[in-house]
Amino acid sequence: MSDYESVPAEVDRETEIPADHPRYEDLVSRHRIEAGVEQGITHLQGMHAEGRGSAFDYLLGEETIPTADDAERAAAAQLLLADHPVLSVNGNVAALVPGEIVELADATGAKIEVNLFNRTPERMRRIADHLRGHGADEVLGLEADARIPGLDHERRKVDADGIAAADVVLVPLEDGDRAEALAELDKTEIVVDLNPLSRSPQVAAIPIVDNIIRAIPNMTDHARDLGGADRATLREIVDSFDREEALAAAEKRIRSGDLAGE
Ligand code: PTJ
Repeated sequence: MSDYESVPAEVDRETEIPADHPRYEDLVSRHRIEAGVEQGITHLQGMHAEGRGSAFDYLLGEETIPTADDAERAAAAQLLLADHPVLSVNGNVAALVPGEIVELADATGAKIEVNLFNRTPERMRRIADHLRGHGADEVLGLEADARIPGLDHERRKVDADGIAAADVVLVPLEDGDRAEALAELDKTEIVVDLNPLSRSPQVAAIPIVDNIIRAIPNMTDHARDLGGADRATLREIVDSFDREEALAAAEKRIRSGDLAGE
């Protein structure tokens, strides 16, 4: 029996997962999503989303491929260039990377807004409290005093001084409806999604095909590196990013199973 078969089937605390386990990141993600469901932060459907993401990540080699790193750098530059950047948070994002989202907001001057597909006042409140517990000063989304036209589900409810007014929005881990509606409003969208064929990365100006657990801290590192850069340099980074190439490279990696390179 290998050591790893001794990982307990039920993990009460993340620290019980051995850091040298070959599937460590995946086990941590599963645990965070389970804990999120138990805390009333993550919807039960978030488990299905996590399972789908985990399968794509396995085929990607569970690493940030070079074109995803390029996308993360371009995304950081785009957030720094924005007049009114907003990071949208759903139940999976809140469970997986709450502190990391707060750090990215700090590094880029972005606002944080909770926006849910399965919206209830209770979940909204719990997620906002969870983010505040991880250091967020301000969490938008609870007011919901504006609407995204062309959407008939709960994701249409946004804050007038948040997503409604944003010029750049980070939209991680969702289906494509809202991503399409935001693109219609001429907002620049940055999408994090492990499935390159999903509608959201397909409509995004900057699609990031990477696990959010790796993507958000890497975006923050890039934002800090680029903190002193002038606008022309930031613009050049955004303009030289090739979204088609990034999507094609991720799809090729997933389909070929060639973990050695693109
Ligand atoms: O919290 P709510 O109520 O707003 O609901 C959120 C979920 C995630 C349940 C809802 O948005 C949903 O059903 O999304 P989908 O349609 O399952 O899409 C989620 C996408 O995120 C899929 O394409 C997954 O491959 C991808 N994904 C899942 N986990 C990760 C991921 N991408 C990056 N990193 C992950 N860890």
